[in-house]
Amino acid sequence: MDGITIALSKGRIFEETLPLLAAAGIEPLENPETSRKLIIPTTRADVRVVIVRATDAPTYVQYGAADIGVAGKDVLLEHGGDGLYQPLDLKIARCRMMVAIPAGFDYANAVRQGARLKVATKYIRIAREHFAAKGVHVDLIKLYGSMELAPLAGLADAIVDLVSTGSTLKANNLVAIEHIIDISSRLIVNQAALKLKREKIVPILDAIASVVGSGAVESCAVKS
Ligand code: PRT
Ligand code: MG
Repeated sequence: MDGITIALSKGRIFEETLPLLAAAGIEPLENPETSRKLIIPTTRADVRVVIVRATDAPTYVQYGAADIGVAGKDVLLEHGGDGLYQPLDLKIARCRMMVAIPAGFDYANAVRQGARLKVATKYIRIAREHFAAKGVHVDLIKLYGSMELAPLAGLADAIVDLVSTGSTLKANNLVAIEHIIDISSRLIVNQAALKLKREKIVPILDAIASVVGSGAVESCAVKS
């Protein structure tokens, strides 16, 4: 396909990416929250949006099924980033990756005593690296749904999860005790598409960069 395909997930990423795409003259013609269509045309005949699960965005772009996409740094760290250029931090969908425990659990003491902690998370790779760097022994338990339930139900001692307002932790009597990394969403670009469709992709990257506020520096850096 000659045109440009952009992979976006519904919800916060779609909403926060809209103004950035508008700067490049791209406006989706349907709202994915109400439409069941997974391929959405835009105000530009040569640009379409495909609606994907947030964790699938890097995969679509990696294999060239989408030329451009938007994905959280959490998702990119877990994916590994193979085949992807990551030219821009869009500074949207911001949150923090944290370790959280039930209020009252003596985490510091458990760690000091060298206890093997059970940690439930969707983010196995990030969690493994975090605890390895600290020299803390953990058994990681992979979850796909709400991690907040795991310590409450006795599945794990702690969780590694994203925290934004903190209200989900609070509502479940959990407290964040370690900050692992700040998270925001990145623009991702298929490396081959960037070469083959440069004249279409670079102006889109530059237009987005100009509204993100970081200038077009990084997207120019891949021009050579
Ligand atoms: O929701 P779904 O299961 O379909 O997929 P997803 O959760 O991967 O997608 P989505 O759209 O919810 O998240 C997309 C991206 O948004 C993530 O990859 C993050 O980079 C980013 N983001 C920003 C967040 C949050 N903030 C966030 N608060 N992703 C998830 N959360 C969750 C968090 O996991 C926790 O359950 O919200 C809850 C905490 O929120 P607070 O405000 O109560 O602290
Ligand atoms: Mg979600």
